[in-house]
Order: sequence, then structure tokens, then C-alpha cells
Amino acid sequence: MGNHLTEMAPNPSFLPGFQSLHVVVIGLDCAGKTSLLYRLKLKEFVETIPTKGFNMERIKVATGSSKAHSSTLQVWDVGGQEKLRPLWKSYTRRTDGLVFVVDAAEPERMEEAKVELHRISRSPENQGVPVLVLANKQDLDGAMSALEVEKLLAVHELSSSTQHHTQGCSALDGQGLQPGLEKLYHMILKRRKMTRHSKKTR
Ligand code: G3D
Ligand code: MG
Repeated sequence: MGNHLTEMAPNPSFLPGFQSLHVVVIGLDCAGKTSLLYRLKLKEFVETIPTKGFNMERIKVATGSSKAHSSTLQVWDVGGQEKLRPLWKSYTRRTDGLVFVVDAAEPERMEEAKVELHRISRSPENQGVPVLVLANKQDLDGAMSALEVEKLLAVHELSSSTQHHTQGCSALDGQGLQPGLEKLYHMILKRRKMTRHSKKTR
């Protein structure tokens, strides 16, 4: 394993303006988000707000030699907390990327996960934000493949301006995490290039 985000981080001198990444990790409770953070072992600090029915964790990741070049991974449990949504919504502004974690061994909750994924991705502030779906718990017998999860979540029905990728992974043994995050990083980079290009040609 190792420090994935650091490994895949751009050299700031090559990519001015790409020093700070803000990635939000979301998913239903028990999908494996907290386990994922610990597996990544990137913590500079973990901040947890464990209010009843509301859970937020944040890790800051150094992506360059200086403290100024950092990324933030912010983790939220979603679903079944309608009343609390206004709270976490304010934290998810200016997101570069979304990581949506699902428990691939729990087919009964796929529909609930699908509703949340589409709701979040389609919200005005997340328009066009690249989405990495992590089909977690691949180490378990009977876990659905990334392809099956992708179909059940109707990932292809996300807005046409939304780049997406579905990756099988396991927060338990770490498989799939690095390729998934690298894919997300490339989607973010592509979106930034396109945004810059459209600004120039305007
Ligand atoms: P959450 O933060 O999304 O709510 P957690 O989810 O990280 O707390 O994980 C919920 C449960 O799933 C935990 O089990 C955790 O160990 C387990 N889990 C998370 N990721 C994996 C994985 O990749 N494989 C397997 N087999 N289990 C995983 P407990 O028993 O502590 O509730
Ligand atoms: Mg958690």
C-alpha cells in the first residue's frame, strides 16, 4: 500500500493551480467509508463529528512538499437523514470529485444507494463533478462485481456531463483502491482542462 494520493499527486510546478483537491467520500452507513480512510493511511488528522445520525470525518493529505499543497478527503454517511442534509450540503460545495462507496455484498440496499447517488450527483452544486463508484467488500464471497453494481446503480444514467468510473475494491485488503483513485484523479484533471479550454474560447 502506501500513500496513494501522494503517489498520484501532480507535480505542482507542472500543473499550477492544481495543488488543492477536495474530494468528498459518501455512501450509505456501513458501506465501508471509515474503513477506507484507515486503509488509505493518509491521515494527517481525522476529524470526526459523531452526532446522532450524522457522521463526518475529514482527512487532510499532503500532495506536495509544502503544506500548501494538500488535498482534503471528506467523508459523509448519507441516506435516512433527510433532516440533516442541509448541514452536510454546505460542506460539499466546490467539490472536485465524488467517491460513492457501496457495499457490493448487500444487494438489498442497492436501490437506496442508487437514489442517493443520483440525488447527490444531480444536485446543482455537483453538476459535472466526476464520480468514482467503489463497489466495496470484494473480498466477501458473493459480492457483486463492479459491472453488476454499475448496472444496479444505473451509473450510465447520470448526467451526460458527468464522467464516472466504477471500481471493485476492498477496504479490508486494499485491492482496487489505488486504481480507483487514480482514475478519479484523471477525470478531475480532464474536467479542469475542459473548463479552462471553454473559458479561453468564450
Ligand atoms: P461506514 O463508515 O461506511 O459506515 P465502516 O462503514 O467503515 O464502519 O464499515 C462497516 C462494516 O463493514 C465494518 O464491520 C467494517 O469492518 C466492514 N467493512 C468495511 N469495508 C470492508 C471490506 O472491504 N470487506 C469486508 N469484508 N468488510 C468491510 P463491523 O463488523 O465493524 O460493523
Ligand atoms: Mg463511518
